[in-house]
Amino acid sequence: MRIKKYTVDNVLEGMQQIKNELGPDAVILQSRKVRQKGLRGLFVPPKIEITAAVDSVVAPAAPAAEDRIEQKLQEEVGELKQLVKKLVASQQKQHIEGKGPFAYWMQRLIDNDVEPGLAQEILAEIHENFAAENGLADEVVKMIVKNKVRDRLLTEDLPLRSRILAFVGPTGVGKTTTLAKLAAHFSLYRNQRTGIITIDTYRIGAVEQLRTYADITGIPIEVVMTPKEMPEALQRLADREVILVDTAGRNAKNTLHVSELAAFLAPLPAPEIFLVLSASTKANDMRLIIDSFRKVKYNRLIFTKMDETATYGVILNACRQAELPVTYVTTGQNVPDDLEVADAEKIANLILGG
Ligand SMILES: Nc1nc2c(ncn2[C@@H]2O[C@H](COP(=O)(O)OP(=O)(O)OP(=O)(O)O)[C@@H](O)[C@H]2O)c(=O)[nH]1
Ligand SMILES: [Mg+2]
Repeated sequence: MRIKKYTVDNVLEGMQQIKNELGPDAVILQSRKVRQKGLRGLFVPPKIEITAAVDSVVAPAAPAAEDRIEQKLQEEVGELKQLVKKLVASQQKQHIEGKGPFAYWMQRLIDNDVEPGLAQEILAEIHENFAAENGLADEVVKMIVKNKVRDRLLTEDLPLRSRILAFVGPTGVGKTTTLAKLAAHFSLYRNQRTGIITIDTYRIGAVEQLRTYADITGIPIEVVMTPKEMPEALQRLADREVILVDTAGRNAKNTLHVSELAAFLAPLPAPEIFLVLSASTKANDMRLIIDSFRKVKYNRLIFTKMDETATYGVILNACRQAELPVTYVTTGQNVPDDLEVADAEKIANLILGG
């Protein structure tokens, strides 16, 4: 019997080498993931070490039998893939357990939808600062990780001088509801003269939805149909200390719609433009939304529906990608109560799971 070890980048490459050198009858004895030693091992993908054996090396198959062998090989690759998946999962588990006190929290970040690259970056930074520390208490370890997350969350209150606030984002994320919550906050709690402009004449019932809120609070509302009408509407609300601008939800994949929206907002003087995102949006979709709305020149983020998800990592990913602060989060459908000023410490705790 001949036994040989192969260290390769992926399983397919390994199978090809084994087939070429040991022939189609080779069997896999063991397969495991191996990392380079030292800190560098954290940054480069692990290699796969495959141990294969064969009774005796056979000559390459005759062309007539190639199809059958190909099929058999594919089946074996399929089985091997499954086997490797299981092995990798168990190796990862051992890896985490053997990798020191921070590894558990890193996995927790990833399980909470923090992008693996970002979690790695946090881990590397912690390793740099705390590699020499041994026997840290669990609570201390958690605090170190939490502080790293918190520092990346970039929460920031709205400046007091802000007068014009516009809300943009995908459909149904809670733009109008959040606007209504803030309108009540400014007019009832801060006693500021508040006005509303809506440019959402796109969806049937949108104006009525807003008018209902406005009527309850006695706030004047202007409906703007084209970008040209915007300056007049602003003029009519000239005595207002705060003006909230509602917009129609836009599909992030439709660049034309996003450009139209940008044209409506262009005449606004010194606006704060909030990109409203639902905390329950999938990580990949969130990335697309953040990119495609850039044309609108939003400068702040709001996360809604915090009550509808159990994982909050997308908030950290979004702050990193947009490089912008989160100003508010919303926690339910109740107007005006379910609104909070974003608190980095609180969000970091949610991301780490309590
Ligand atoms: N659970 C929960 N629901 C919310 C929250 N904010 C808004 N909603 C609900 O989400 C739904 C959509 O809210 P809207 O405010 O109409 O959303 P929108 O972004 O204005 O929607 P379009 O204008 O159609 O794009 C409503 O049922 C709201 O009550 C929140 O923080 N939590
Ligand atoms: Mg709306």
